[in-house]
Amino acid sequence: MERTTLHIPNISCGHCSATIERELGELQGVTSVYADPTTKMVTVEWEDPGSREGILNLLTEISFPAADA
Ligand SMILES: [Cu+2]
Repeated sequence: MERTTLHIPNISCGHCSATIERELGELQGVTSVYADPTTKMVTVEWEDPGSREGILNLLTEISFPAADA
């Protein structure tokens, strides 16, 4: 299992974090997503065939790009 924590500046409320959790949760291989609207940090865990790149690409597609990617 792999895990990363990403800073996502576009998170402004609980609706944003819920959207991220739902969208990333549907990505193949993703096993866990926790998005904190207060800190704007998202922790994602995944296994094959998930990938860090796939997660970053999806976040960009849904207009929540990670700041540190
Ligand atoms: Cu929001």
